[in-house]
Amino acid sequence: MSARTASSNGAATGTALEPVLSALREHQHFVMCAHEKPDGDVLGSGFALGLALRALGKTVHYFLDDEVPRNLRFLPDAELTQRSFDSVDARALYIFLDMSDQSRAGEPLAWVPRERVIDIDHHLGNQRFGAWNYVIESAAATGVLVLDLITALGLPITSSIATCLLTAIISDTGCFMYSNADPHTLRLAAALVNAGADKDRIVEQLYQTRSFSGQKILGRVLDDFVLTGDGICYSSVSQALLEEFGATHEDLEDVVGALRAVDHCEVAALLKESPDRSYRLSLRSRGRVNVMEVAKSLGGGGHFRAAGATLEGPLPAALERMLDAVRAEMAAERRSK
Ligand SMILES: [Mn+2]
Repeated sequence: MSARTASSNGAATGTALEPVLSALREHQHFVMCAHEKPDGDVLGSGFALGLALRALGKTVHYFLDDEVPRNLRFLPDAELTQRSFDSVDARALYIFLDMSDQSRAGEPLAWVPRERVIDIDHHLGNQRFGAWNYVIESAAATGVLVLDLITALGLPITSSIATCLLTAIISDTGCFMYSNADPHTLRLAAALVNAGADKDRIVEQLYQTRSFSGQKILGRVLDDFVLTGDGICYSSVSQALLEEFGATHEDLEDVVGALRAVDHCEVAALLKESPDRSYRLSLRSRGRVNVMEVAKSLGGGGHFRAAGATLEGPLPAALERMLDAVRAEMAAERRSK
């Protein structure tokens, strides 16, 4: 695909892009860094950029203090992730992808000093925590920014790279269902399919395959959910339920989406109990309530329509905090209209 069809918003590139390109050209060793609970955008972006840099003769490591989620193991290079810094050169630059601040990468990457950090991201409120920052908040996915970089480096978009980047875009647009799947993003996706991205495999893995236990738990969640009069649709998953089916939080991917789909739901909330008895809260919005603000008020973060936070148990207290926070944001938005 040509640089013209592949490149992102021309207006947004320019100054921010050039220093990052120079850093990528001038350094030899790179470590790709993902946020905790890695998703298709952070991993697809990392593998795509890693593949491109390796094609330039650079040394690339993929640091991941997690397993690659089952549904993303088909990605090229997914088998190369490592949990240690073994054999990483002391001069390496660390590329933090898809996170608003360095703490999202977790404890194992907290030591990396700013002068060795490249920050590539699209989250609102990104802290520009790198010595180099390529941040475009209007981009639908970090993968779009990685596509900019690879194209600007003059490298070909191979079918492997295209599959990684299309995974990033499909993942962050909810398979093109969210409003960020705008004409520009759809054109980029088309160009990636044209370059050989395996769209059918990506969709099959991300949206049409669920674990047995995940599907069983979805049934329970749908049986138990509550829809309040003011449009909050919520449910919870206990450790006991996870244990009953031998499931983990990974099996609950997009269960909250099934709550959001309920008619009259404005905000969907799923509370997932962790082994330490705290609760991981996932929030989804129909598009009128900004759940990023809700999550921030609870110490978390995310996007307008999809966000999350961690709440202390027990469950009734966590539910009350969640409901209070959602209602406070609904009230604030009513006042500002
Ligand atoms: Mn993202």
